[in-house]
Amino acid sequence: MRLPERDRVASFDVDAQRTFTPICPDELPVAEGDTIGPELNRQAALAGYRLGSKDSHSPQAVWVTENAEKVGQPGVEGDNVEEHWPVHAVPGTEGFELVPGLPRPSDYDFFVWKGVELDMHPYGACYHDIAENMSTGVIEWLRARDVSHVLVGGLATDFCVWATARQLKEAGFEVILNRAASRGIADESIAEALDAMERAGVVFIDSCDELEQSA
Ligand code: VGL
Repeated sequence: MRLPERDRVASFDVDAQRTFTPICPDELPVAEGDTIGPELNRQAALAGYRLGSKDSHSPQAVWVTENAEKVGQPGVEGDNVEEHWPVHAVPGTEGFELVPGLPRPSDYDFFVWKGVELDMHPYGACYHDIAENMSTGVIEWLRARDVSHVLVGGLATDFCVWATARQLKEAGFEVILNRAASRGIADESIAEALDAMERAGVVFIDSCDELEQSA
């Protein structure tokens, strides 16, 4: 597919953190999650702007569970928490760090830290809350620069990547999910997320090999 000129294109590294890789087996490891750095860098090289996000969670968050049976299950009171999860993405720990090969957050053009409050656990990077009322500023930032297309990758395809792609699409951007730059937690939820993304009008590419740029 052909992209518009570079300054109308942004790339988004969604939660590309070690917590979602086999580097952190006790957190939320996603198979091969640690391998996506080079492809995220490739897509960023095609874009005028690079955005990123990180989950930034306290070990005291209300959704934390040590019970494996509760992981991914609903049951926490409150509008901003949908499911239970093990402790993950704690600032100051290795799991908080970006996957190998990525720049530092300070070297991105825009960066979001989300899920800082104990009772807030958003998935998409465009809103701090599940109800999607409290913007993180991503959408406004992209609109102010007249960006039309967003290349998306990161972790995990079936949760935060899917939610971010949907939010961007609903905000009116053309959204391209780069499959080589993303990995998901479980086959079934990946298939569901890909289906839902397709229905929402998100375009898939297998890798940057499928992209050409005009000008
Ligand atoms: C995520 C589960 C829990 C993700 C975050 O980034 O996809 N998944 N928290």
